[in-house]
Amino acid sequence: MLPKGQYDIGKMPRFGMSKFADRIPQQIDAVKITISGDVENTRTFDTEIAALPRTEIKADFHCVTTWSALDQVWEGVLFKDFFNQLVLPETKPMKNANFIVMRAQDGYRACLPLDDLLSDNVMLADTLNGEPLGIEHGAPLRLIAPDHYGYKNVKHIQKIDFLLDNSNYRPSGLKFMEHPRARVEKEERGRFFPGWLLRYVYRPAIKSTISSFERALISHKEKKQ
Ligand SMILES: Nc1nc2c(c(=O)[nH]1)N[C@H]1C(S)=C(S)[C@@H](COP(=O)(O)O)O[C@H]1N2
Ligand SMILES: [Mo]
Repeated sequence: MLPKGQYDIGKMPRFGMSKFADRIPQQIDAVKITISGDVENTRTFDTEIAALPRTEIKADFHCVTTWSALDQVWEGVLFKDFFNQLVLPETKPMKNANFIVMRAQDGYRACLPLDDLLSDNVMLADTLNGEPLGIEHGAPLRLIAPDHYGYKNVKHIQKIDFLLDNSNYRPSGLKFMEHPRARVEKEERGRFFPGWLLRYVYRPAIKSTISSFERALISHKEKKQ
């Protein structure tokens, strides 16, 4: 069953905040994630990530603007395996560095508490429905946190900061747009306004957002030829 306020859009579109539509990532083949912030050692991981145990999950994807794409199959590594096997031993985050900021190649960013990321269904994914991730859906690696709205599911991840506090963090959009947790079940679409109200704020923008993201990708592909 669909969560409150969501509708089934069918195929997953390329989507996001409009200002990121034409910021196409450059590094789409090789996975590279730098861990920094309040850690003992800053470190970049690449091939180590591919050596972690692989998992598959099937989950519905819910964008805060009210579209959902059902039964998407993602493959990759669990975030908690990445954390426990690489991040924890190699970078040694401070004990209370629980505020995690994920930063992407296009400048997009989102944050989640560490506990939310350590859940059994949160992963760093590199395939969608049996195909390697393309530019549309987050190449080379993206976060999948199905219990959280799409905007926490950062695509093209290049850096993850472990922070003791969030005082220097600036969200990608306006302040009201990023709820600290953004759980779909609780309809935590944003801050300051109730979730149900934001449905009506966001819904009218879906169509034009999808076309601006589509157009940006088409023109990128044309330029490359
Ligand atoms: N790097 C990056 N990640 C991002 C975004 C973005 O613009 N840039 N948009 C977010 C939003 S709002 C949504 S709904 C999903 C969309 O994922 P999709 O393009 O694979 O459908 O990506 C999220 N992650
Ligand atoms: Mo979204």
